[in-house]
Amino acid sequence: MTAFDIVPPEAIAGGRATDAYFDRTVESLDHAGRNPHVVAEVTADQFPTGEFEVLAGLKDAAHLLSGLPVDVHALPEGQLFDGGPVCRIEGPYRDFAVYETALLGFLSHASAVATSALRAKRAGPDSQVLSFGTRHVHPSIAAMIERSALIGGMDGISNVAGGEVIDREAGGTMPHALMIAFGKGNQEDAWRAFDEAVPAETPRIALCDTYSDEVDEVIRAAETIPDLDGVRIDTTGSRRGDFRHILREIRWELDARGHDDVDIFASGGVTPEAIRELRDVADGFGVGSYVSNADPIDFALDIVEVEGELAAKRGKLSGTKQVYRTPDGGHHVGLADREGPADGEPLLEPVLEDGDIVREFDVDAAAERALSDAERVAFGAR
Ligand code: PCP
Repeated sequence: MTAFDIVPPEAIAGGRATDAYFDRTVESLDHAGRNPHVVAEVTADQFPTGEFEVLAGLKDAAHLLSGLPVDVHALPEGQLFDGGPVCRIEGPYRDFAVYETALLGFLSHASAVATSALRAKRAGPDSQVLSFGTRHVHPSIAAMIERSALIGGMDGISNVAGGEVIDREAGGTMPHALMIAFGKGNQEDAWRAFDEAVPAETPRIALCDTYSDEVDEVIRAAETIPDLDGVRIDTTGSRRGDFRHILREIRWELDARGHDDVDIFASGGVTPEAIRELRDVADGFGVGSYVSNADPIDFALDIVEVEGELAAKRGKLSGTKQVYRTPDGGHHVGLADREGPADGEPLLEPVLEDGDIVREFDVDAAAERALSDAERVAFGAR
C-alpha cells in the first residue's frame, strides 16, 4: 500500500498504466507468433471541423515511447490543429501496444489544458493571465497543468512543486487565510507582515476583499504598503453585483490618490468572456478552473496501415497521412505519399527515430508557436 493513490512514473514508463485488454492483445499476438509492422495515428477529428485545438503533452509522450523500436512523427507542441493526425507511430505493433493508454492520456489532457489556456490568453493579449487552477485537480498532475498553461501562452503559474518539475518559478502573494489569521479590522497588520516578511523581489500585491468594501480595503492597503505593486480583487460571486463597476471605482479612487502605478488583478471564476469584459479596467487575471478543468480532448489511436497495406476500422480513414497549414490559416489533411497543397507547410515532423528522441521540447518556443498560429487561424478572436 502507498500513502497516495498515484501510479508511479516507472509503471507508466514500463507500460503498466495500460488498459488490461492491451495485455491480452500482446498475449494473443505472442501466442499466434504475430507482430505486424503497422502505422498508427493519433487523431481527434478525421476531417477539419472549423474548431482548432493546441497540441501539448508531446514531451511526455516522446519519453514514453523512447527506447521502443518505433519511428514517431508529430506536430510540434503549441501547434494548432483542426482534424487529422497529430502523431504517427510506425513499428512492430506488439512492441508498442501497451503504451496506447498512457500515450493518449498524456496528449489528451495536456492539449485540452493548453487549448483553454490559449483561449484565456487570447482574450487578454495585453493582460497578465496567470494559472491559478491546480487546486481544482489531483496534485500529481500539477506540473502538467502548469506546463500546458504556459504552452497556451499564459504568463505565470502558481503551483510550487509543479514549477520545480518544469523549471519555472511559481508566483503568488496572499490568500484570504492570511487576512483571516490576523482578524477582522486588522487587515493592515496582515498586509504589513507580508510586506516585511517576503523577499524584496516578490511583488507587493494585496488581497482586498476579505472583510469590508473593496474600495475601502484597496485605499487602506495603498496607505499601508509604501511600494504597493497591485491589489487583487476576488470578490465572492454572491457579493459581486457589477464587478466591472467595482474595478472601475477602484481604479478611479487609486488614481485620485496618486496611485496610478498600482495594478488591479481580478480572480475567481474568470473565463475568456470575463477577461474581454474586464481587460480595460484590470491589469491581470488569475484563471483557475476554466483552464485546469478543461475536458480532455477525445484522441484515439488507430492503425491505418498493416504491412504496407491500407487498413482502418469503419468510420476511420486508412493510409498514412500528413497535415498542412496554408498561409490563409487553412488546415489540410491528405495522404502522405500524395502532393500536399501547393503553399502548404507539412506539420508532422520526426520525434523519434528507431526509439531515439530527435526533437527538443521548449516551452517558450511552443508558446510562441501557439500565439502566432492562433493569430494566423484567428483562434479565439472576437
Ligand atoms: C482564487 C479564487 C479561486 C481560485 C483562485 C481560482 O483563490 O477564489 O478559488 O480558481 P477559479 O478561477 O476556478 O475560481 P483565493 O482568493 O486565493 O482563494 P482563497 O479564498 O482560498 O484565499
